[in-house]
Amino acid sequence: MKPRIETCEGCGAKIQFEDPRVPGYIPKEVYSRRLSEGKEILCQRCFQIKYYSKLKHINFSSEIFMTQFREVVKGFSNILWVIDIFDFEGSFRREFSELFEDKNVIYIINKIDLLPKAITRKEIHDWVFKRIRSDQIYLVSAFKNLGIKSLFRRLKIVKDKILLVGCTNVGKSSLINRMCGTDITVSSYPNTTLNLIKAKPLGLDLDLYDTPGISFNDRFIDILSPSCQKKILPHRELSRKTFKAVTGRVYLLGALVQIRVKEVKTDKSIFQLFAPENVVIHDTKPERVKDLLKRQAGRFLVPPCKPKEISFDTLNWSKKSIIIKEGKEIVFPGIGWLTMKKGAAVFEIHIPGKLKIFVRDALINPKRRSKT
Ligand SMILES: Nc1nc2c(ncn2[C@@H]2O[C@H](COP(=O)(O)OP(=O)(O)OP(=O)(O)O)[C@@H](O)[C@H]2O)c(=O)[nH]1
Ligand SMILES: [Mg+2]
Repeated sequence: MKPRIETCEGCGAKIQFEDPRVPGYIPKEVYSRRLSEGKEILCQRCFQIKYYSKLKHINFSSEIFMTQFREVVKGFSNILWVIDIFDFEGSFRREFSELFEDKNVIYIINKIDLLPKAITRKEIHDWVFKRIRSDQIYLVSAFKNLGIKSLFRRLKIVKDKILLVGCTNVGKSSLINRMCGTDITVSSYPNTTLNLIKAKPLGLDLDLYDTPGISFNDRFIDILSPSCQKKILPHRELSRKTFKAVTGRVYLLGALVQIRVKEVKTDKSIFQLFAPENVVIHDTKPERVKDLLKRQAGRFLVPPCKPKEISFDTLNWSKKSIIIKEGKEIVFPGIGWLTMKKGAAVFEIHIPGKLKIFVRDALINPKRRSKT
């Protein structure tokens, strides 16, 4: 028999027996039975995610997380900030930096397994360091158990409790499970964790607290349904396609990004598109785009994942021309990026209006590698 458990061991929600639509619901008889059998206590939602990979809809407001989060942060002086290397701009947020100004912040760059094997840790570190000027940057993969040992070495000298924070789906709970041997619910759906969960890293005398992920609603994935977000979240090394820039040609990332080559600046201009395995990269002629999007959005062209998942007419499409030179890239946060490998070109980018794109130094840059 387990002692009484007040919160779901998977997501941290307060256990309740009344309302299946509210976080923490578990039928009373199931709760009592599992307690007496000494089994883990999971709310119905976590149970379905964990054993059936299905998301049960419940009512909660993610805005509340941010309000509660501000309060929780005040009680901690040590922060482990988890950032997703695949979605750096979407997960390294100014909103967080401002909150952590007076804290000891350790930066965890997670999911490095998604990058091509040829890129070295030093290269990734140098790239990140240009953006986060800190001597506390740790590159890890919670998935592949990379970089965890050196993180442990750093945490050994922390004597106080630590709050683990970050956007939704960056891998906070996966990291805690890896470090603490816990079984917190992990999933590719956003907002899996719903409350603070305390855990102890193996062999260390301190408490680590998992938190619900924060979402700022300006990433490409934020306009997709939770099941589509789950589908396009990368789990394997990013796929990459190489193209010779040809004026007039159009390249699509699913049905959400249209990239039109407006002008090729040098004789041989080559670019690459990087995206998760389930995001479709497709090139076509300009006259075919309209018809393709109409017939194939949510079918062949993923994301979205279903034809009627998004109402395309209400997306308020914006058009932007950008010149990209060798060694630079355009990032579509959470969906992929375009790297100029050779030469330069002007691209006209069509995206849903409320979403942001960024131009940055290329993360995966063969030229940089050959110099070192
Ligand atoms: N490729 C890869 N995937 C990872 C890694 N860490 C976590 N994931 C995946 O990312 C997804 C989200 O992981 P979680 O640990 O639930 O993320 P979270 O930050 O706790 O998410 P919320 O609780 O929703 O805020 C899952 O599909 C994980 O398998 C990693 O190192 N590499
Ligand atoms: Mg979580």
